[in-house]
Amino acid sequence: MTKQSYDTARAIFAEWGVDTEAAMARLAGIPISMHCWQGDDVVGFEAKTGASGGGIQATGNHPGRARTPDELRADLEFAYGQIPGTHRLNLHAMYMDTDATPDRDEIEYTHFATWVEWARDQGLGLDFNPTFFAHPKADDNLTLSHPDAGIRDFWIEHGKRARDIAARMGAELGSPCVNNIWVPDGYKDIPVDRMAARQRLETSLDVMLADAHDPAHMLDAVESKLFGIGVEACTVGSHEFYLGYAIRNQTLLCLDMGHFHPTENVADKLSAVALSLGEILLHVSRPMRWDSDHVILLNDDILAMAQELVFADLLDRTRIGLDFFDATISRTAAWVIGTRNMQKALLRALLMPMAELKSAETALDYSRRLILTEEVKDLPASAVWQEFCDRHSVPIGIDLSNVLSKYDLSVGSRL
Ligand code: RNT
Ligand code: ZN
Repeated sequence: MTKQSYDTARAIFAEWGVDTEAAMARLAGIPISMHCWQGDDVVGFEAKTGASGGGIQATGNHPGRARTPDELRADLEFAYGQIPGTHRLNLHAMYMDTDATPDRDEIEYTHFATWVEWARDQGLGLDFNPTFFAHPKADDNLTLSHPDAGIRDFWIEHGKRARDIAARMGAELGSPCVNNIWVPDGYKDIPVDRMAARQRLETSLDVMLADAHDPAHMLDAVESKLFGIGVEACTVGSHEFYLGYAIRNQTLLCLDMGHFHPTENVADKLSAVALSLGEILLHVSRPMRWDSDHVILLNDDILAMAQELVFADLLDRTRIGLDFFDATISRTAAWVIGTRNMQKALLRALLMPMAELKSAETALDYSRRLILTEEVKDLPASAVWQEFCDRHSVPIGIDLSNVLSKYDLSVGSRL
């Protein structure tokens, strides 16, 4: 893409009252929290092997899965190298990097210190997650809401330790670490005491979150879900449960795009929950018939989400995280494609003639609103994206495709 086409695009957007330079500058300041678990199919580095469990599942056997922290870091470095801007890494507790074999209720900062040193070198922020699945004590698909107090206490201890580790990560890196809590708790068939389960979950969360942490170092988030495989009848931590919990306890609420009924518009929820919440965490994902966590596309759902973030002025109080895991394709390509798609969607939103559109709506001129939204789709946003990639020295088009394929081939001999 030549310089000239960007200059033309810039002039065309200017006619619409849109400043492409301002849009690119804003986009450059939006970190995306890339999830480590796309790199190894949610297996982790604990002294165990096994499936993810808890109603989530990575399917496929494309070669190249990272098997060690070093391989995962090498893959991440490659992926970040193809993504414009400076971003974050979202780690799960199961990704500890240590020769020790701590159980979940024994994890400590030292088990993650190499990740922090690496993140510091790379200029990355870190986010964190306690891992409440893929463990014998989660085999009942009940953790913090388990009727057995011993099992609840085990998971409460895990959660407390995860918060301490996250706070230290945030302090070390000078950037608040979001510690996101998702538990798989639920029932395959219709429970008769939903209230008791929800009360147990609430009490466990209260105990787990009791210690105050400096928000400059760590921010708590809670993630709801509609259902998972094996927990079709009831999810204890439903949307209503966590919306209330987050408001009462002033935590972030995590909205995962795969965790609602397939016909619900998750973008529509942002402005609704933002009125009652301080900050929001997103898990941008792509459900297909269920919470299948496909790599995100530049599709209407993602564009709508990005547009809401921009139009509702929520960028400064929304942490954008990704959550997908496809094991049928190159793990690194999945990261690069998905993260760039999130950025492309944000750029398109930033390039919209927002004031013009809002004023048409306020004037009840829905014809004009529709004309504008449809005409805007023909504006040369791709020339601005290409310019953005060029300025950040990352490849596009065929060049990107070749770089991704070459790397994928280079890791193909991993067993
Ligand atoms: C599961 C949740 C959760 C996980 C990660 C691995 O349905 O979306 O966020 O995907 O914690
Ligand atoms: Zn999620």
